[in-house]
Amino acid sequence: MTELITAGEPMGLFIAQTPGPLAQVNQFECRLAGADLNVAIGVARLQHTVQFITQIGQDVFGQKILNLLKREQIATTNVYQTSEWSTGMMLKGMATNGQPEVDYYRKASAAAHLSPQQVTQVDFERVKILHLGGILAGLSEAGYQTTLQLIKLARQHQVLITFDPNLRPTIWESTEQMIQRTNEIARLCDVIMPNIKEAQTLTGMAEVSQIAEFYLQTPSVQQVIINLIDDGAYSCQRHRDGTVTTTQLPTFKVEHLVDKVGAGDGFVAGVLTAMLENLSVSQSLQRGLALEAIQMQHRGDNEGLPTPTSLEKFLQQAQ
Ligand code: KDG
Repeated sequence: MTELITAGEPMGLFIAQTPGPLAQVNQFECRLAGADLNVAIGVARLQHTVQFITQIGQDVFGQKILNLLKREQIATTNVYQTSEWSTGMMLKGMATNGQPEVDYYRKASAAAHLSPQQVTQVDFERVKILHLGGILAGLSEAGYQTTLQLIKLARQHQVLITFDPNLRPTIWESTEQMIQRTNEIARLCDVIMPNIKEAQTLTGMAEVSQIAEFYLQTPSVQQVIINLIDDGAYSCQRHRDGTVTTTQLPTFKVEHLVDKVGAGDGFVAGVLTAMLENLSVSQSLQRGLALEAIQMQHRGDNEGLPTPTSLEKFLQQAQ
C-alpha cells in the first residue's frame, strides 16, 4: 500500500569539487538530484511508502536513478524509460554562501515528455497524499497537462493534495506563464507550501498573512505553509468550522552550512511525513525545519536526508 505518490524530474548532478565559476571548473563529483526526487527520498527514509512518477532516458543517468529508487525502496511502477529523449542533468558549483551556481541541461528531457496518457492508470486506491511540485508543470505543456491529470485522478479518490511551487523561472516560457499556471495549480490543491520568496513572487504580497489570505480565499485550499528560509516556517490553516489557526516556528541552528540546495525539499519531506503520522501542525513544522537543517549540512541534494534514528539524534541534540 502506497501512502504517498509524487511526480517530477530526477536528474544527473555534477557537483563542482573546486570553487569558482562553473565554466572554469574541471573536477566534478557525480550525484543525482531533482526537487521531487529529493522529497520522495526524504519521505521514504523516514519509513513511509512512496511511489515516484517520472520518465527517464535509456541512458546512464536513467539507470542510476532506477538503482537509487530501488535502493531507497521507492516504488517505480510508473517510472517510464524512453530511448527518444535523455534524462535531464545539471551542474552545481561549490557554494561559498550556501547558494551555489547551477546550470541545467533539461530542455526537452525525458521527464518533459511525461504525458497525461501515461498517468491515467496510476492507482490512487488508499493513497493518503499526492504531492506535486511546480517543476513538472514548468518543463513543458505535457508536464503541465500531466500535473492537472494527476490532480484530477487524486480528487476522484479523495486523496489529500499538497503542492510546492518550486519556482524555476528558466524552465518556463515566461514569468507570466509561470505565475499564472502555478497559481492555477495551487488553487486546485489542499495544502500549498511555497518558500517566502516564491510566495511573494506568486501573489505580489509581502506579508505571510496576506499571502495566506490570497490562497485561502479559494474554498478547496485548507492550509498554506510558508518556508521563511532563514526565519523558520509559518502555517495558516482553515478548519472545517471556518476558524483559522496560525503557527510559526524558528529555524534550527545549523553548525556547518554547506549547501542550501535541496534543503527546502527536506522541509517538505519532513512536513509530509508528519502529516502521514497525524502529528500537530507545530510538530510538522518542527520536523520540516529539522530535515532542512540536516540536509543543508551536506553537499549533495538528498544525501543528508535522515533516517528516524538520525532525526531523533538531531532533535535531542538541538534541545
Ligand atoms: O530543490 C533542489 C533542486 O533544485 C535540485 O535538486 C535540482 O534544480 C533542481 C530541480 O529543478 O529539481
